[in-house]
Amino acid sequence: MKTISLCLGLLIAVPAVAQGMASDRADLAQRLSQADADGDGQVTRAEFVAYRAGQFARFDRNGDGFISDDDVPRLLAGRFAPRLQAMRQQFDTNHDGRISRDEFVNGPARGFDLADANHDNIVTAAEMKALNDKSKAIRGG
Ligand SMILES: [Ca+2]
Ligand SMILES: [Ca+2]
Ligand SMILES: [Ca+2]
Repeated sequence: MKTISLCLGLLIAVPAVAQGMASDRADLAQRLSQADADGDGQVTRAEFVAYRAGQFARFDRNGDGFISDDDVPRLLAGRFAPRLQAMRQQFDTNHDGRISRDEFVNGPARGFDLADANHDNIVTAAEMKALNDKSKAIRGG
């Protein structure tokens, strides 16, 4: 019985997840191209890590070296709490409720890994394009 209800749950959840993934992927290709610091049209893992370090500084608004609830303006807490929670699940490896610079910069690079189809630690222009095309296909556009 458990398996059946799980399957049903998955079936219902899939369209929403697919749509979410499509926009995630489009964002991802865009974000990855931003990480191309030397402008050669491809993003190496080193470029990606450097880009992340820059992102960390943006998230860590109070500059205490951690991304935590304290960095979210109270007015926006409702909007950003789920996002922060998702980030914690991904990056807070020592589970102290905040994300340190190391945890963030060296954390799972799911986006990069997804884009780097041949796993050579370089996301080429072709790999980025493939990612974009895939997201369009999912959208049906
Ligand atoms: Ca580059
Ligand atoms: Ca932590
Ligand atoms: Ca590659």
